[in-house]
Amino acid sequence: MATVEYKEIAKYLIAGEEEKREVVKVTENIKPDLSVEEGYLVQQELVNIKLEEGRRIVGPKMGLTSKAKMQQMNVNEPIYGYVFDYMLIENGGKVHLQDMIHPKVEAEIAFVIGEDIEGPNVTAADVLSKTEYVIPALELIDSRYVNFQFTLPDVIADNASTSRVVFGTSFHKPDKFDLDLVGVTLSINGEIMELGAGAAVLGHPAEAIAMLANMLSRKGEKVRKGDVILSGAITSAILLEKGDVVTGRFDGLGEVSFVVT
Ligand code: 0L1
Ligand code: MG
Repeated sequence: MATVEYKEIAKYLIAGEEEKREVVKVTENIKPDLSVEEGYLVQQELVNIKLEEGRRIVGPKMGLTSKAKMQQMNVNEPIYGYVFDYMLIENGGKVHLQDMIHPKVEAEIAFVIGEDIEGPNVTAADVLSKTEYVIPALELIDSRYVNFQFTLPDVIADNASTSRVVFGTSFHKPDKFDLDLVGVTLSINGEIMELGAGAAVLGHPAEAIAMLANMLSRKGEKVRKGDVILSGAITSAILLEKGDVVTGRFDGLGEVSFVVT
């Protein structure tokens, strides 16, 4: 398939995002045999278009990092996508439902990278030694596909469902924590809906960042100083409704919240 055709698929997905409407998944009729590798080629075109439009990358992110999600998708490797500047919502801020399709929220630990991390063979220990801070975060995923249903290549092409991110405002040195043991609750309107611990992310959230650096090295890229990276969901994702007050509480790391209007 020619690059221009990957670009056309990327435009199709961006139109769904910008027009806040579901689109039929790529593998349904546009390209039924889309492979994982081609999914990433579409994703790269989507990233290029956003960069050409003047958007800035905040950092890559990891998705499908929990055993439950990997089993559900029948895969043994997580995926990555990219968070852009226009996706950021301030802590305590508002998310407008009319700006989105069918958003869900999940709790994650984010890494603020202090030094470039270049794969292959990056370990979690390498990541921790090159991380400036860890911060609590809530990610809003909003698959552009009908009913949030897709195959693995589809979701990779769709920038791993990335839509909005609320970063916490408390910064912590990573060596002060056992990030695998950090307990997290995700509440809606004061009621705990989901909970978990950092170990839900590949055993330790730093493992996800190491895997990301190793995956990026396959295309000659690296995790960069200054990147702020979502390491993957600690909780299951919850569908959002108007009026929801969403709060993530991370033991020792602090709270993150937003309101759905
Ligand atoms: O951030 C994520 O884990 C999302 C990965 C894509 C799968 C999904 O949309 O549930
Ligand atoms: Mg996520």
